[in-house]
Amino acid sequence: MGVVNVTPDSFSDGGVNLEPRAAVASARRLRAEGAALVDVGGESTRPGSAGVDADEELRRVVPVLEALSGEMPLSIDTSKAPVARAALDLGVELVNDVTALRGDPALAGVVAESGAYLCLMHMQGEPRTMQAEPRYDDVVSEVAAFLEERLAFAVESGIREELVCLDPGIGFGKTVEHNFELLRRLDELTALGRPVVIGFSRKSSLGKLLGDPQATTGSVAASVGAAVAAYERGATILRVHDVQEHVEALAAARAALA
Ligand code: HH2
Repeated sequence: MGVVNVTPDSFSDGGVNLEPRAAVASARRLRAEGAALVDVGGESTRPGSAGVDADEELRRVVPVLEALSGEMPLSIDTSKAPVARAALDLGVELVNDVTALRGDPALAGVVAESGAYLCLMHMQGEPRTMQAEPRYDDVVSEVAAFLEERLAFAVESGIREELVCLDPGIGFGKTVEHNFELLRRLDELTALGRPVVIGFSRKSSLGKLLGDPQATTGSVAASVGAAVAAYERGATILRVHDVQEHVEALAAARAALA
């Protein structure tokens, strides 16, 4: 899954794709580099971000989705029902909700009605404050229990279980140690029986791991390392900004592991 953030303030590519033409070109490049799916987002969820309203999010993503509609498989990174509805009307196949259907009570109905795929992600707290002091007794069992509960909620809301994938939410209310513990014990998440999504790409935990306690991003090489480890432990969808590097590394990992 390639990432295109149509935002001025995303943590690693903020401003790069704010102009629709630039965002469309980025999506086409990621697709050509081997992305199976391109995730388009109009709101940053980086630590400390305040969020935007639905009108602004629509203004950012609709021109991009209109241009790409029918050209490649797309997902929409949103928690808002009106944004999801507009995206689905334009042929988007997957709704990627970082709030796991807790943000907008109307979103579950929109997804159920459309028959689209859905990604449910774990987050402790909310973007404005989530990195203040994340705490867990056991991060992996708490994330697994949360995802299991949100999956049950989605199914109760009329979304078919086979359309749902699950994501532990790397960096969303988690320390460096929490994020790597989730990768080390990924089997406890794949045991939930749904495809697991991992988005470690460029995240600050990678920069911190490599010795910069103030890092706000991580390198491409460290991102690829984390993605290959996640793949080996059973992740099926890797959400990444640098598609070509990941595709090449994963091709080699797959050949070696097959
Ligand atoms: N990470 C980000 C945004 N959406 N969705 C899923 N399912 N998993 C993730 O790990 C995930 C996500 C944050 O990354 P990015 O979109 O690059 O930054 P920003 O939120 O600042 O736009």
